[in-house]
Amino acid sequence: MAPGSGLGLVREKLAAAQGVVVLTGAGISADSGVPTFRGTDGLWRNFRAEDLATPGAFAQDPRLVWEWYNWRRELIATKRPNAAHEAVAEMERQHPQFWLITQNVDGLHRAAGSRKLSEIHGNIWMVRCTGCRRVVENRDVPIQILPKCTACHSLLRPHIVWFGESLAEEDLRRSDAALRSCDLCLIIGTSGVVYPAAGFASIAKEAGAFVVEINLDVTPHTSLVDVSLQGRAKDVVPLLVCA
Ligand code: BV8
Ligand code: ZN
Repeated sequence: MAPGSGLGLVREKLAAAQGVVVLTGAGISADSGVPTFRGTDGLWRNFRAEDLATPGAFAQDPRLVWEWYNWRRELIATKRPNAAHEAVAEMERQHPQFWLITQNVDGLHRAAGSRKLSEIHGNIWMVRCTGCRRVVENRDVPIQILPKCTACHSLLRPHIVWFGESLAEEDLRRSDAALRSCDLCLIIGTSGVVYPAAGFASIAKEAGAFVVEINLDVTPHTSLVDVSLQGRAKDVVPLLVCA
């Protein structure tokens, strides 16, 4: 559906919505200069995220995995939220029943003011001890390789959900509850290939929500949603929010 026809309908739906859920992926941060995973800009030294963001890769070569995360920390440290992140934070202020589910680990939603959110794949600025499991914030750029826990001297790892690892129970519970009780669900900038997040739109749809996709391309979500707005998140998302 061309943006013009669907835009007015989505604006009305958002203005009238009781419960709003927003699900975001790397596409919302692309306009801040953060590379997406499956676009041409997502590769590092010809590795793919699926190769490095796994417990096996970290067990085999923690130095290589930390070098990859240092590359991303250095890159993300210079990036700022864009108009789409800010519009999502404004939606939270306008809707008492609001929840943001983000797959992004870049922290840009928090930087834009979002507070009612689940960072379901973790946060690149948090590290977790492989020994005592304590989680601390670490914004060193670069982080000293191989970082050790100050309490028990075990190796620290990124506090990020890798492929083959389960999401936090609380994030799954909170996301499921929000998806089942919303009447509007916006899916912004995700390719819809990584589970369980790729199944979240169906949960909202089956619960009766009006589901909208904002993306540059067609994705597996497109055939499922009520309205598909094709365009850059930074251009389209701010148009949905009444000032
Ligand atoms: C799990 C952290 C249980 C790394 C990431 C079925 C059920 C459950 C699991 C599975 C399943 N089938 C397969 C699995 C396994 C796996 C999976 O889904 N694999 C895929 C590849 C098939 N899932 C898991 O392992 C999950 N764990 O379910 O636990 C379990 C346990 C054991 C065994 C089985 C199950 C954990 C998944 C989390 C992995 N961690 N990130 C890191 O970031 O360092 S995933 C990674 O991909 C990122 O988090 C990223 O957010 C995520 C999804 O990618 P997108 O955000 O969508 O980004 P992408 O580049 O793909 O797309 C960008 C989109 O934006 C595009 O559509 C583009 O068109 C659009 N775009 C670009 N620019 C713009 C734009 N749109 C608008 N404006 C723009 N300017
Ligand atoms: Zn420790």
